[in-house]
Amino acid sequence: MMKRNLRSRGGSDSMEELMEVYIDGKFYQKEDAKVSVFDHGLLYGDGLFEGIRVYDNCIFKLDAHLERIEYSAKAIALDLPWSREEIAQAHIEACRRNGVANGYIRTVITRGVGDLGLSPRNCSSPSMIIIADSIKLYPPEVYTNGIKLITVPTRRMSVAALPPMVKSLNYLNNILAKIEALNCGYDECLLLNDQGNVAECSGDNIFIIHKGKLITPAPASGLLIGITRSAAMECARELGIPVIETDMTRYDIWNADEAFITGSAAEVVPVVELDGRKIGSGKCGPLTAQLLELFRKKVRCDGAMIA
Ligand code: PXG
Repeated sequence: MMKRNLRSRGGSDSMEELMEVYIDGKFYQKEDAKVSVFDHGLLYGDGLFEGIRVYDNCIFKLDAHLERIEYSAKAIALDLPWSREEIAQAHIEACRRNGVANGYIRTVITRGVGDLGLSPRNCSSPSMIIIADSIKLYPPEVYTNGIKLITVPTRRMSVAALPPMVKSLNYLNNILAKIEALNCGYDECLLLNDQGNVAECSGDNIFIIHKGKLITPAPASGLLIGITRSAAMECARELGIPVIETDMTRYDIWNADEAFITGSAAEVVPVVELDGRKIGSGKCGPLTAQLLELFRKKVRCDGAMIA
């Protein structure tokens, strides 16, 4: 992040972070970037969000993220008052103004300001917030040693309740799972769906490799269709690895040759243990390593350029 020496009120020099946050067509200094307490995004979690990576001045898969916003908006009956191009330009401008050549963009779209009733009909118009910031990455050894997962009691919510394909501002389901994981000493966890099949992790998608095939739960299992998930499947096809989307159980993961999770922040992280069972060799598997390598080649040239 850009920093500037600012003189504090006390007279001594202090380093303060300079950041300009986009809200509804204008940029505000971080401390002035505020929304109404009557925004239904805050009152009810009525809205959407995205988490997008920037690599070497390239907003990775921006178009896919914007398509997911459109699908999520359609699903929650929120009419977007901006074109895809307008939203794209706002993202590019947010990165430029903040000097983010490598980092993370958080996009938030809310139903907008309304009254204290549930009805979105009383909301004036949707709001869009774009924050371009730096990102804290996993330490490099995670990509060779892998991470351990635990299955948590909280189930991924049903597709019939609120489809997990919608990246909505209602993330309590995921947060409850995360709390359970952290309480057990794990950073990430596996969530099953209401049928007891594997859905995904609290903030990542899950994959296994078994007998040379890449297998991942199908969207109907109840999961966010991750942009990194799609990119990993694309990489697998390019490497000639067959890709299968199907029902998956914990048994399948325990007996997999390799496993990994995907997410915008995580990229492709090997999973070496689930519920105390070692997966494969207990280290990053060979196909996972190949997929990660190809993925990292792609990220720098598959998206919208900032400069
Ligand atoms: N599943 C869920 C439930 C997610 O929230 C992913 C999968 C991966 O999707 P992408 O498109 O990033 O490949 C996500 C996205 C966090 C955090 O702090 C994670 C996400 C979103 C916001 C915060 O871990 N993950």
